[in-house]
Amino acid sequence: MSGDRIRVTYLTQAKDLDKKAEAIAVGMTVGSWTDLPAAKQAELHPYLGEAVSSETLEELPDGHKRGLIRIDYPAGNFTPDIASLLTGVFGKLSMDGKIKLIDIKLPESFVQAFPGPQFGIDGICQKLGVHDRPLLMSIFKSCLGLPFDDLKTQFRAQALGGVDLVKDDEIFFVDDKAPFLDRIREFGKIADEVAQQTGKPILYAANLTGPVHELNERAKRAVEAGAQCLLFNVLAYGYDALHRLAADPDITIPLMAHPALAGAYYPSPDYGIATPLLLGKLMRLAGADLVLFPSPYGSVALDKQEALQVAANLTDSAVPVKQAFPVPSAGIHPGLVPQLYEDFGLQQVVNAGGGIHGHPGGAADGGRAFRAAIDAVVAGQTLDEAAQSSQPLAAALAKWGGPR
Ligand code: 1AE
Repeated sequence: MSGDRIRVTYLTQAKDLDKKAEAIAVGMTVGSWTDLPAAKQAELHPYLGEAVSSETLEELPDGHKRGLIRIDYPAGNFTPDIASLLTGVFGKLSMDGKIKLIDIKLPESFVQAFPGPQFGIDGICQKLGVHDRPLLMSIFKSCLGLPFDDLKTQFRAQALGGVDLVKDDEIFFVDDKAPFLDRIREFGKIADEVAQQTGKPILYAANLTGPVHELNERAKRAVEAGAQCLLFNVLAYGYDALHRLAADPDITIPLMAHPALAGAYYPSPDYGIATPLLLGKLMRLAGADLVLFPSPYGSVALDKQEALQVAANLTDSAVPVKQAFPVPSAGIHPGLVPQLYEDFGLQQVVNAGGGIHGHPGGAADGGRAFRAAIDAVVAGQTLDEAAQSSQPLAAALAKWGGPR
């Protein structure tokens, strides 16, 4: 790692972007430079950041420039964890006027200290025995406060619809009526029963919650109870909590990252952290096997180029950790499947809550409608053609409309 550099790109505003980059490079590393005696400068030089370049994107009416600046930080300034990285390149700086963290390029020596996904796209496809189409996931819509029997009924209906994965709602923390380990055992039994009928395995992602110091222990108990996958609210707990789960040799199941809280970081053009880094690169590095993010078309839409870049960062084969599954989410219904396929290709998980449970025929038909839509796009058929032999798809298109 010695001598390696971490290149950080920021979007900011200044009269002189180069000077601003210089001030940040020094301020975020050794603190002051020109005032130091020569001997001190020599001693601190290995820790000093370096302004690399600036690129003006816009001249503003007040004489400032809006543009990108790039700074190299010595990799040795950081311990190999995302807490150190984010604090070191953006901690105090994030509060210092208009500045947005756009990207962090890490040297391979640094990346190697991270777990990355334990299973990744290939491992999950192998678990499910599906290699030739996008996967389909259903989200429990309402978990909180419901009797366990209602949840079992919901789970069975979702499973019967032919989905590959079912995930808890991310707000399911108070689970007094359907405790975490009981859900894992009981839904596991239902998944097995359905698999005997359909021949198709299903992964249930239970929401991993609790105090941060108990997470690994709870995850291990989940594995012992037969858990197939865990959902985790990464940003609420911190990337390092995910890192420690992914790096734990006893937690031998895929981890699914929910983007809850991401909207507190990314929507401003001038502040925060850009989504390709926030939900793409860092989630993968910390060990998420699947990552949910807002799709470009749904109810909480993300800019299309950003959503594509999130997916590109999750799957970039040049990065020396396994690929994570992109899960573009929110407001997805079967009529959007052709657009999802065109934009995100084969290696994605089509994910829907309302688009499954809101189907006029119920959740099982919701799953069937999506499966018919997915099979159609992979076979090069239109949804209208496929709807001729799939009543659930015809009903979904009548309710939500067809391709955009
Ligand atoms: C971006 C997160 C999406 C999510 O968590 C969720 O519950 C989506 O639900 P639907 O598909 O919009 O009903």
